[in-house]
Amino acid sequence: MNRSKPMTAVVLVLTLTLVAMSCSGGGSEVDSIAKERGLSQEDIENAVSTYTPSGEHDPYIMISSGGHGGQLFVIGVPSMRLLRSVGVFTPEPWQGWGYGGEASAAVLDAGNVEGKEVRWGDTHHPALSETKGEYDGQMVFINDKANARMAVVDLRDFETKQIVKNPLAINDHGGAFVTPDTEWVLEGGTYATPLPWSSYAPISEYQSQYRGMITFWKFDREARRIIPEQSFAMELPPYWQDLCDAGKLESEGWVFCNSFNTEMATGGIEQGNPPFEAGVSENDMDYLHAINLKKAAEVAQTQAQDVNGFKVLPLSASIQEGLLYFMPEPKSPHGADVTPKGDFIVVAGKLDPHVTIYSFEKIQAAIEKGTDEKDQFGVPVLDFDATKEAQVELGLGPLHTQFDNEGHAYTSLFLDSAVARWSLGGDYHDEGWELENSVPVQYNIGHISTPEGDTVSPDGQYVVALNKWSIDRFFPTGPLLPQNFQLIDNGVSEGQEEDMRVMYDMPIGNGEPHSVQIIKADKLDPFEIYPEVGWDPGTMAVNPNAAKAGEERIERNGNNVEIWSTAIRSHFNPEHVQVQQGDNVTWHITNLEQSQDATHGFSLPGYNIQLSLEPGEAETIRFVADKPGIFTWYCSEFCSALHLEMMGYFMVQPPA
Ligand code: CUK
Ligand code: CUA
Repeated sequence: MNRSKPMTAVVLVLTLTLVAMSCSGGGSEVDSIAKERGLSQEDIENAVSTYTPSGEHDPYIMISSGGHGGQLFVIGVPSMRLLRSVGVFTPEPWQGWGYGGEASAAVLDAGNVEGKEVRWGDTHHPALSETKGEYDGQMVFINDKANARMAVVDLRDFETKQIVKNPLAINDHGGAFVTPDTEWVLEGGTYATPLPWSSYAPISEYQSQYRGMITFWKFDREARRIIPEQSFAMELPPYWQDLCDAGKLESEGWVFCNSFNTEMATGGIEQGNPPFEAGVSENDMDYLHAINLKKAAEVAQTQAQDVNGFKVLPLSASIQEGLLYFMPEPKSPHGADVTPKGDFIVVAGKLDPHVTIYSFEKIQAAIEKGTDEKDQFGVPVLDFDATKEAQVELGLGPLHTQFDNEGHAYTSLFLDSAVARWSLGGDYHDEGWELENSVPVQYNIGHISTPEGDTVSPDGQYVVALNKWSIDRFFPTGPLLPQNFQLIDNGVSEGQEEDMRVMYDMPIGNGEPHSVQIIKADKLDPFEIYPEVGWDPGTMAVNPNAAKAGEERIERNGNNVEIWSTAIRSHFNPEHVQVQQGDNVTWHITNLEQSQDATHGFSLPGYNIQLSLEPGEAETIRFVADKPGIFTWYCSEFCSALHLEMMGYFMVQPPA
């Protein structure tokens, strides 16, 4: 779909006509503003293409990783307005995420690593849930590269509902990616360790004891949760598996992952060994992994072994059953991206100026034919030339590829700081595999995204470049600078191919997003307020024990004090809560509001408690009133003219 493009052009022509008309009438205001601000004709064009008047909503919503800020961001496209952040692995006080509420505490605690509280994450790849290979707007999954965890976010309220810790791995990178109907959420590992990582083995035994892995988390659509008991992993050689993608349409049921460090370098610069950066880049070829997931899921039923309480298919079983094949791929590749029809896999080699395109059909033919070549672990290696469809030279440092609706691919070029547009061969584009155009970006681009650009039916018009360095683009906020998201016009409209152009820079001043996905806004159907008063976002149902209007009360039972409170503009009820030092306090608070945006906060200073109670929401906090004194709680969200008055006294009396 590329409907708004001609619209934009019409708006532009109209504006320019108006500019011209008013010019002739003695100088236009637009013209003089542009002149005063030193704006070029192209600047005006870009402004008109992205400006979104107050009250107008963006046609696309971009779900962005938050990098090592451990959050997600929700951003409108093309306005590039930040709409909100979503607390995921990291506590976030505005949302009351991880500051006393039981629901968020349970989610965050489930992400503890062998009993250790880990309260940050390095989010890399958000994956929107899909139905038949199309984003369906229900869920988004995101991985934590640092601690090998997967989070599940519900797009009805944009809140995190589940975090699962991978019991095998301490880090991941090949996730989150989903299969076309979201039966599986992929989490590939990266740096090899013993499996599980918590079982120690000396690094001198790397080749015999260390292993890679890919985990397939089973997603239950009804429950909207990952089911760890129905999930499984595959043991892989200790190459560093990097990015993955799920096959679709033609290749549905298969999964493709890059790897690097097939050298199995183990570093140790201090002992005179080559540093990792050199050691892992010695070979000319690494291995693209092709995994028959459909069959692996069946084989796992009978042949998986228990490793740290998790089902793992041993490498020998995967080889025996024909679940895993390798193909050589140029030097230290990065992205592996499946084309919209599922017929090709595009692999970008960080240290090779080409993208290499593999044909799924040729891979299948090569598997059929069989091969005598094996890697040192016995995994069959298919012939490079037999599986390769094409190579296209794009420029230096190709990383990630996305697609549009007119048979083009867009690849980020890290070293060149550019985006390349190229045509896909096969039956996508008459030109065949060919570089068409590239545009400089500022600077050092990582991921790239196009609207619905990794689904079976990508849209067009826009490309978003996720640049790692912003250097001179913005006011320098000390030595730590924001990342730079750049919105690009892809230059393609109904068969017309023009140059791409950068239209807008958006600084990201919180974390380092790696990847984004862009969904049509009308596919999302979020709650305006929670469906019923007393709603628990943790269970997405009414909490039967939630405080109700007219039933506010405080009950004491020995040294257990239970409070049922409500909040409505502009008061809490009750306003006095008196306890004895050492009492166990259980406090239920319900926001009774039924109007949109009427959120109340509940902040209890000194006890590290801060809740965000959205309309209808009910929360429960539990703590020991171990500190005596007078604590003034208040509503931390400016909700009404008498918001400052919305407070109460929590009085903790010390023993006489
Ligand atoms: S990675 Cu960061 S630029 Cu984690 Cu997908 Cu490629
Ligand atoms: Cu309620 Cu401020």
